[in-house]
Amino acid sequence: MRTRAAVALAAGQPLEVMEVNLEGPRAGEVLVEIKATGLCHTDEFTRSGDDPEGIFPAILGHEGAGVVIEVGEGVTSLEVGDHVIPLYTPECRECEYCLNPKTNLCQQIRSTQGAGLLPDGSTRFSMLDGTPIHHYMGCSTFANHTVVPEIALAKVRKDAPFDKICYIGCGVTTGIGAVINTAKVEIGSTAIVFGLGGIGLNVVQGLRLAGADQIVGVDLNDSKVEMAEHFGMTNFVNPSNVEGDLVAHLVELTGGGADYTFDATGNVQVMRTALEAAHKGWGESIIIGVAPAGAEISTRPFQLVTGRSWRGTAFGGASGRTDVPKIVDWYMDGKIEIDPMITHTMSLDDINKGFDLMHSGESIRGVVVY
Ligand code: NAD
Ligand code: DAO
Ligand code: ZN
Ligand code: ZN
Repeated sequence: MRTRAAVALAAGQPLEVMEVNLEGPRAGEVLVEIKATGLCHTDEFTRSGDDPEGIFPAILGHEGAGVVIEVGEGVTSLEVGDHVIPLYTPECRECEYCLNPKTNLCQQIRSTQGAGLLPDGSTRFSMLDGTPIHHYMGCSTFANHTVVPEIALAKVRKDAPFDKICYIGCGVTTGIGAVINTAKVEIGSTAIVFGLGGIGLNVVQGLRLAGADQIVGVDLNDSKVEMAEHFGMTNFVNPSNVEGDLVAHLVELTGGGADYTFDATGNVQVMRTALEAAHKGWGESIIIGVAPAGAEISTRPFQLVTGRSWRGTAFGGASGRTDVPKIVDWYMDGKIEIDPMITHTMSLDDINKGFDLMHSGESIRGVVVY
């Protein structure tokens, strides 16, 4: 078949919207009509060329929602008409990683997914001249139709709006999951969230859900305050307005350091501040942000000797086929909010404008509606 897609032809170039060829699903694969997709910073990281592992040409996008159009041989858990969210962290339920409750990093299709291919080592997308186009994070949601392995699709309820639940495919689950699955924040905790963007705001709402008493937000951009307060932030700190040492200021504000701190900036200096603003003896700092290629974190080892822990999380520690349908329920039941964070919607033709809005800091989430 043919479908429309925004193709990343080369690093650093705007996406080009065009017709592409898409082969039908092979064994264990599913053809999905994407109805909506969010634009995440990780897509931009790859598009811009900053991602050293970026492969071109490729169809980016990993925050989508859509409908099953066709299933390949042997697919048993999905049928035509099911509503689904593609998962860049699959859940096969049988690999060594899936069988270990300490991780969500299913490795079943890791090597081919990382190479921009489906599990049999080939692509389903090609240009009209036959040039193969790579998949991206196993999802490629910047295409109106895509082929995804069965183990990388979460089946969700049919009454949930695609243009909102697509965000659960990355940002919502990453932020809330970092609090609930990774940090396992207890009622009454104190927390600091560095970066109040599309991920950090979801950390803030996860902390409110978990019953944290104090939720300090840290951002260089004052315009994030109103939204962050709406989602549960109790104190705001703009580092530009702090005279003296930021760590000392945060330690004082939280009465000795926070029980939990989260980096949602991807800046390694911020990661250090987050670790050092965690409480002596028990504070845990969770890295969510993806740092530039080659960047390294550092601190004095004594920070860890004296009881602080440094950890990280991918996709909020969520096992997607199990957890994503539950998060969709939380949204539909009003336990979490998504709508205010989707600040801009656009057509596929305007996808590059969505990236401009991301750069200017105007949008929290831009969503393409097909
Ligand atoms: P965003 O640009 O929407 O938000 C980043 C926020 O950080 C902005 O509000 C910005 O003003 C603020 N900021 C930047 N530098 C700062 C500094 N020095 N001090 C304080 N605030 C600062 O980005 P996002 O979509 O929220 O993504 C955040 C990070 O999370 C990115 O690095 C992204 O790649 C990463 N990410 C990780 C996962 C995962 O599974 N671990 C998943 C998705 C995204
Ligand atoms: O299993 O080795 C692995 C890689 C898992 C990939 C998880 C990526 C999470 C961070 C990237 C940001 C997501 C948008
Ligand atoms: Zn993402
Ligand atoms: Zn697995």
